[in-house]
Amino acid sequence: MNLARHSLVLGIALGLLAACGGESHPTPAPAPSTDAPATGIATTGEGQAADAPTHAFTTTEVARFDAPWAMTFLPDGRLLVTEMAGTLKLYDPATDTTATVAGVPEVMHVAQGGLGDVVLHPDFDGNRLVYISFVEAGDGGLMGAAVARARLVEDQAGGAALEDLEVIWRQVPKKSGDGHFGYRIAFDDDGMLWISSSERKAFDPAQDMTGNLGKIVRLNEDGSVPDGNPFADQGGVAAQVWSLGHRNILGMAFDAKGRLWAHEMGPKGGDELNLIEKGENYGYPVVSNGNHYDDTPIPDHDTRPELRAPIITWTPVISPAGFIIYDGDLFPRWRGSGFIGGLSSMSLVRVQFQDAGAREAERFDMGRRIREVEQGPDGAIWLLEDGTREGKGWLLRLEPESA
Ligand SMILES: [Ca+2]
Ligand SMILES: [Ca+2]
Repeated sequence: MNLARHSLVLGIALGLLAACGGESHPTPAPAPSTDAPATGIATTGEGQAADAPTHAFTTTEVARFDAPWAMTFLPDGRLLVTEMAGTLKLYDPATDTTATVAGVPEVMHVAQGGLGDVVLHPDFDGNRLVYISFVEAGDGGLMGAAVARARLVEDQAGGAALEDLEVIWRQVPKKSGDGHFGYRIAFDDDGMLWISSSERKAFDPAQDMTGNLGKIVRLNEDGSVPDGNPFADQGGVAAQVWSLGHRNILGMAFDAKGRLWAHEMGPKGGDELNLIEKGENYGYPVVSNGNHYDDTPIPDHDTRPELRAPIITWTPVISPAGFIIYDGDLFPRWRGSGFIGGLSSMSLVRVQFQDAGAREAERFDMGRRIREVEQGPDGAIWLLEDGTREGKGWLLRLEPESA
């Protein structure tokens, strides 16, 4: 590999028990011998088929960023990386060089937000369009998530800038709190734009159709409302909404069948993986398998069967952030698996899907808060470590142990 200057092989994790909970460990698990059979893979359902052997991998520290939040690969293998305080970086792993992208709008940097997600338009090769999400200040200290798109322009001297930036979506209403923006962005195979709009730590907005908080919205690429949304008859921002009753969604991914999966941070307990379906209500804050932080009970999902229950529920929580469904070649036995980063669990969680079901298949102890997950062009898995303090904020590359 071409990262020799930064190649610090940290260890190998293999087959940690799914049941190990959210415990953190200061160092990765010891390396098993490479030909050892996969062991210790827990199942969470009954009658599951035995797992295929899993992969051993190495973790390499590639580069550091300042409170990185999200990343996306350009077709040429370079990476756009967002930093929460409002900087967009363009990093080239081949040369270990970083440029700062000019033209990012001023963001409001608060506890859980600032500059957020970055994704490419599906036809980026043709139009160079990049989508970013960020926290936008309003009047009187209010704030809310916004999504903008712009063209990524580069010059001969290695400079890069966002040009023709336009804000195409906003959270309604703006709120005073500094948490639960969500603001994950994803495109589906039909070119529709999906945004997770979290409930701003305000609970009831997730059930209020006069706002778009606590919802997943579906838009055209220019932010306009497409035909076919389930609440179009209600007009206003309700016309944007695809599903409601969500808390804090920091990861969405489409599977090979085109189905949308989203994980969601529960309150005290009750993190969720949901299969997102048109017009469905996922229950928050009416029901949750967790409870409020002050221990006020929230009825569990099984008390209200008309509200959509999660496919997976985690207590203790994993604090999910970042989400891919892997389809690369480097880890062939992981094709079709979901990979979810864990903040408080300091882990990478592998999820296997079956028909309409899913279950946690493995949990890799990374010993760090994992904020973001991406698949590289060659099939390696890349992670961003949360954090600003000395020694944190690493871009990490995972590849098979034998590579
Ligand atoms: Ca990403
Ligand atoms: Ca509960």
